[in-house]
Amino acid sequence: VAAPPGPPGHAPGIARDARRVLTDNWTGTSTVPSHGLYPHQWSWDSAFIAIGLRHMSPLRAQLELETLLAAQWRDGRVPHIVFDPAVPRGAYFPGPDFWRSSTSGRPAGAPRRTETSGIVQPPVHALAAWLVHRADPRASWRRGFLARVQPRLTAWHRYLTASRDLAGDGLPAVVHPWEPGMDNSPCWDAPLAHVTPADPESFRRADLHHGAAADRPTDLDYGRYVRLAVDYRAGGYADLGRPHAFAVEDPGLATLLALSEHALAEIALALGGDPRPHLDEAARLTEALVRRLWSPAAGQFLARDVRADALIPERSAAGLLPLALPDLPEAIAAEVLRTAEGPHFALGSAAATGLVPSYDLLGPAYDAGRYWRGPAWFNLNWLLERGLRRHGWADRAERLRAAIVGVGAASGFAEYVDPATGRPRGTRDFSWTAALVLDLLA
Ligand code: 9YW
Repeated sequence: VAAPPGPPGHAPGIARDARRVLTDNWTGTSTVPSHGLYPHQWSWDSAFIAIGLRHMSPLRAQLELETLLAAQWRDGRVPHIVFDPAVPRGAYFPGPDFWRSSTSGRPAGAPRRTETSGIVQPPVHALAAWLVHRADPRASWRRGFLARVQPRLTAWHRYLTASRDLAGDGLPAVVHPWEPGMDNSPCWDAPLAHVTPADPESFRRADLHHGAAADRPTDLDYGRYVRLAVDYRAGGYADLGRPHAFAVEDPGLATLLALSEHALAEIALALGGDPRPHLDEAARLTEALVRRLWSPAAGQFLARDVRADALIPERSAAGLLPLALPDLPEAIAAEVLRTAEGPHFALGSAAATGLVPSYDLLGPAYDAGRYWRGPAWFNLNWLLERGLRRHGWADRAERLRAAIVGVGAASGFAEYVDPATGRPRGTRDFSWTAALVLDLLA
């Protein structure tokens, strides 16, 4: 394995710095994505964080996931934020006063004593649980970790496949642009266009105290996010049998569900159970992903607007993530690789950082600095690295691994970076960046 870029001896320094970020952001039971901007526990952040934490403290990695899963709703949903009651009100918007889970979420089985949001994020958790177990099986067996988390992970997946199959054709849908984890992706512009924004006087953003306005979603975006969330809350966070102003099938979320279903198969086997139902489910999801979201014309997967029943003609890096799936047909994997390395994403480009941007470099909405509208994110690139390795492209995977480590460390573990220059954007000392760099150094 080649050394990451930088002078000899650089890697131990990088690992030390990454560990320091994870130590500083640890609260005692979980890790905040970043103290200023995101002072609570986020769902998919915690999964990525656990994947890195397992190399420094398998116990903390287990606790990270257990804390999140303890806030699971009775209907199986794992909320996208678990609020820390010690954090002052107003530090983050929308906070517990907005979501009101313990009252408005009761019909769906929200916990009584823990406040959470009412929406979800991509299900990376079973994959994380399996990787955490494998990092130190003895530490895992000692605490009965797998047996503890397995029923909750299974219920979580069942929530997505049953309650969220809004089109009834085999894939889960998201009902809010925060759910796929890529808030202001240009993919959501068209489906959001008919959502009436909430009155700007009815809420106050907290994110602009910590991030430059040019790096963040706009006020108009936030008005629409608030409107959708208020309507969802008013319906008691019910999914089926009611209209959703926003309903989209996202290839990133579907990929992570299928990947995590493979992890549930491993977990079942380790616990002496039957892996087959999970393998069947993973195969079914992969088939539905290809059937509903593959675009031969684009050479990648696209999101589908469920209300319009049409693919959304915008290229997000989420549409490359199915490469991580072991049973993706090889011809499709080869096509996705070609698109990733082509002018839209410039994977491995010697003229740039080598990281893929979150959105099409040639797309009309491309913006190298604004959140999910162009910047390179480390979780997406980490997933692609796995995909490249999975399909036998070891040299490419190695180059991407070195780029993630080098750019991640040089950026001060930034939340996201300009994909051409590596210039850091958003917040620094961001937990999943540090965690995934640490994972790739292990
Ligand atoms: C928000 C915490 C989260 C991430 C999301 C990212 C952003 C905004 O921050 O969400 O206020 O929830 O888009 O993917 O999980 O890091």
